[in-house]
Parts: sequence; C-alpha cells; structure tokens
Amino acid sequence: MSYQLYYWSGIQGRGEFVRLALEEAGAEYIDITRHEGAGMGTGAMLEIMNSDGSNIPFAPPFLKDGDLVVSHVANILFYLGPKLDLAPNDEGLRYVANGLQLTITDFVCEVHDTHHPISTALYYEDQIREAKARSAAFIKDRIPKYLGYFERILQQNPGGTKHAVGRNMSYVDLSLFQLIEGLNYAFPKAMKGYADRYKALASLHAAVRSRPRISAYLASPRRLAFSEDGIFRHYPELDLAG
Ligand SMILES: N[C@@H](CCC(=O)N[C@@H](CS)C(=O)NCC(=O)O)C(=O)O
Repeated sequence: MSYQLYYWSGIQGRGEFVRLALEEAGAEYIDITRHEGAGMGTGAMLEIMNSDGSNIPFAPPFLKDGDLVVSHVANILFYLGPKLDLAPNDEGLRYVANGLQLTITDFVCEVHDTHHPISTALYYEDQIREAKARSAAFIKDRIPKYLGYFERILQQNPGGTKHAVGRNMSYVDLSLFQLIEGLNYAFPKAMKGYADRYKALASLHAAVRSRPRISAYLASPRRLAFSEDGIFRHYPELDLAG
C-alpha cells in the first residue's frame, strides 16, 4: 500500500524533506493535497487534523502508513529511514541520524524566522524591519555556525566524508541537500562562494543532485519551484553578502 503524505499544496515547504526520501527510494506515495477526489485534497488533511482521534497532528507534514499517522519531519524520517533503506543499520547511528535531522529542524525554523520574526499570523510586509535585522544576524552568525557544524560532521564521519552518518546515503544527506538548495535560493549573496568554505557540504549537494532518481524528480512536475510562500523565500532586501 502506498504511503500518504499530507502537506500544504502548492509549496515545497517542510514536506519536501520527506518527499526527497520517498523519491530517492522510489517508494509508492500519494501527495494527498495535490490530488482531488474522495479522501484527497486539503480538506482531507484538515479532516484528519480536526478529527476526534487521539493521535492528531498539530501541523503538517504528516505521513499515513495504513492506520498509523506520523507527524514532524524528523519523526517521519526516523520512521521511514529503515523502511526505505535510507538509515544506518546500526541502531546507535540511527539516533545519531535523528539528532542531525532534529538540528536541521532547528535550522529550518530559524530560516522561517528570517521572514517571519514576529508572527506567522502577520504578513511579511508587516514585519520587514524586524525581518531585516533578523536576517542580518542569521547571515552573520547562524549560517556559518550551522553550515560549519554540518561541514565538520561530514569531515569527521568515520564512515567517510561523503555522508553525514555511516558509510551510506541516508535521509540526512538528502535533507542537507535541500538545505543548501533552499539557502542558495533565498540568500544567493550570502551563499556566494559557500562551496569554497564548506567543501564537503558542496560535494554532498552535487552528489545528491546527480543521483538518478533525485535528478529525475527535480526535473519532474512533482518538484515545485521555490517561492515566496514557502520556508525558503528570496526577498532581495534580506540578502546580504556573507
Ligand atoms: N516541527 C514540525 C513543524 C511543522 C510546521 O511548522 N508546519 C507548518 C507548515 S511548514 C505549519 O503548518 N504550521 C502551522 C502552525 O504552526 O500553526 C516539523 O518539523 O514537521
């Protein structure tokens, strides 16, 4: 039976981290809100979130596998990783992978806060002054701290510098690819020359991009373009040289 992915339609958003894993594995899945009909569409997603069940997600993305509903990107990938052969075999390393993914979750949250530093209930246009201040600090301190950390993780991986954890590709590598893609889109000035500063990360990004299933996915209509409705948004006034 195919996995059911629930996420806001029309954007990559946080759902993309899950999508990349499903695509790399060639897994059967349905992006529920991108389809119409019985049990499909945004209505079906909201129905689950508003239902009387005891396991209802606070926010998308969430995944349904049969009757099981799994929410939060890192938790979904922790669940899917072994099933899709995108997690280390070693149990201890699976927790390492989860720790890295949770760090990615934190980073994504900070990316979101560059354009919505005050409230998600307000428009970007109503918080531009704060967004500029937040983005300047993000570019100066947070991008180098997070990318420096992930670079060290790759450089110091006993399994080799090609992967974040273990000897093989995992969902963490796919998520790091998406992070770099998103940052390049949102902050091209800040990211200029990043490949010289973060060599292992840049190699990982190129390697993931050229994987057959990923490159086919990126060229397909399933891969939506980045936009100013998603997590990674390009507002030129927020982008500064790093
Ligand atoms: N920690 C969650 C965050 C989920 C999340 O913030 N989802 C957003 C869309 S990307 C949302 O719909 N949030 C609704 C809200 O916070 O009220 C994850 O990593 O999946």
